[in-house]
Amino acid sequence: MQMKTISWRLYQEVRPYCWHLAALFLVGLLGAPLSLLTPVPLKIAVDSVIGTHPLPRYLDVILPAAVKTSQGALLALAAILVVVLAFLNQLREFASSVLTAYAGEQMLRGFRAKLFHHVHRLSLSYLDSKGTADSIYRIQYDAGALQNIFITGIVPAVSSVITFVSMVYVTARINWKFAAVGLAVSPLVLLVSRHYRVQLRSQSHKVKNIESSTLAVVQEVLGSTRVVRAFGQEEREEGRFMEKSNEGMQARLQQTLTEGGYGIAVTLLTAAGMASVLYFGVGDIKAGKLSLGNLLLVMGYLSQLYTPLRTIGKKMATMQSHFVSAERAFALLDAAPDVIERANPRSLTRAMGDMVFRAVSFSYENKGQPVLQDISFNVRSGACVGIVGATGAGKTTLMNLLTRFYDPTEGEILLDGVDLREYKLADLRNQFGIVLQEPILFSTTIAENIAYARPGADQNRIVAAARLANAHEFIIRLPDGYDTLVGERGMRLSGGERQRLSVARAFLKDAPILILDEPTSSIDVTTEAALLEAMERLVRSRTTFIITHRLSALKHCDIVLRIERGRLVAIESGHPDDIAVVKHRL
Ligand code: DGT
Ligand code: MG
Repeated sequence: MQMKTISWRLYQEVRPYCWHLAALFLVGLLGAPLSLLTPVPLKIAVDSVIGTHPLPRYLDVILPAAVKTSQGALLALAAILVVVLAFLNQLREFASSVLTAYAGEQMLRGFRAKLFHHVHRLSLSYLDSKGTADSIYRIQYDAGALQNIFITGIVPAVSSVITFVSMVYVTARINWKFAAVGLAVSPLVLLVSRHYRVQLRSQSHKVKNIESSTLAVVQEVLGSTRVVRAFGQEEREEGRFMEKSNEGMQARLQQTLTEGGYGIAVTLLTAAGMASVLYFGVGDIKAGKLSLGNLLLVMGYLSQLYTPLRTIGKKMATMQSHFVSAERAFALLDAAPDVIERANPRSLTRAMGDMVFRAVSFSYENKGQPVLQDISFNVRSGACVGIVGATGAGKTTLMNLLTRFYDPTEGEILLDGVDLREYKLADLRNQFGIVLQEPILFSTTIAENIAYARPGADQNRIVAAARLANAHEFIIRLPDGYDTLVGERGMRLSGGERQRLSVARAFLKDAPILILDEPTSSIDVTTEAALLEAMERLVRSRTTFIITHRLSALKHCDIVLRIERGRLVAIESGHPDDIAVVKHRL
């Protein structure tokens, strides 16, 4: 991404917070006069109380005569000033840190929320190919870039520029020649920082990529602890983790070295500026063109002048890493969802449930191996459709197209005579009650898991759904009943229990179309029979797709689609006793 584009987009992101930044900036500016005033009480004490010098002109004007003439009053004034200035300084710092925290947290929250919102719209293929850990890293860590760039970067840098300009002005008033010598160094500093910037950026890119892939290892291993332990592969996984960590360490060390090199270059340049002023200054003193006091003053100012320059330089180095983060966050925002909603989508309250597949083909990867080829069939509203076929045939994929997790590569799918792509996405997905092949639960109570699609559903409906799914009996035997916590991803339940809860969840949704992807694969035959029996009533009133390997489940189906290697090879009668092909062989 071009630096210009990143800057423009950062500006767009930060615009809502411009008042926060302005306040922060003002508080920052107050620091300069306060630190200029800090030595003033000491000066009054030394020059005007102990010594006999007149007061500085600005104090002479504002103080009443009674204070000016009494040494005791002046000393008291100096003492009070020490306390007041210290208090004001601390107050400013307090205001600044509160504002920094407040504005920073607001920005972070806003930007994170935006990224998180976008992730929900991203295509599943993006998440499949990039891995979830990468997105986690971008949302959790890279999102901080906005705050870092503006609050710890640009605001202080702008303050530094202002300090720099005023220092140049003060120096030039004392001796313009030395101001020019001092300034001559600045373009060189900028040139050096340009050179390092490119290097620092590519290193930051590398560091971030390694860090997010380290996170991916941790996430994957923690998510599959059981497999790792069962196969005794802890050491290998540790090795994999250490390898990534080492790579990360090396990349970060490299980055530190580059930053250090940059610091040395900037310091050498500014020191050269000071040295030349010293060199020519002494010559001028000898020639009687300059007083010693003035040379000391200019040297003092020059060192102060270079402080903001160094600050800006240093900021530029750390800024590169933040810019890379910003770029990564923007890249996530730019990842286009490939399931896109039309500009003026149709809304849909409750579908009838007529489904038509017309010459549908699909492959997961762009121009990749086709997973489904030329699939056509009709399902009338209320029918129960069984889907059978060998593992890997494409049954789950077929259902993924129905809910628009993916769009067909060719052909179209109609719901109630209208292409799925015409509907509002949220409305369309609201038409399906789904039991996924791998039941997924959230780490909350059983009741909340069942009511996932209908938060706030009343207890009676939850219990009714659980009864239908044949889950009620095992739930009430648990110590906390419906309030039992299921653990992360439902790990405290058995496979069959998880499956029945996800069936109950689909039933509670009360959607016109049900998709059940092997809903009974982890359930024993008796429990399955009871479940199927209960389901029959429910299934009658809605279009149902049921993927299963069990003949007992197919008995309830009106038609059975047989898929082989991505092709629809037969539409059969649902009753396996007479596997007559009721329609045409394809
Ligand atoms: P099952 O559940 O084992 O009985 O098999 P099916 O029929 O549900 O198979 P399905 O649709 O999950 O997979 C069909 C093919 O597509 C198989 O060769 C694997 C491939 N495939 C499935 N999911 C993905 C995916 O997310 N990305 C890619 N690239 N390929 C996938
Ligand atoms: Mg499957």
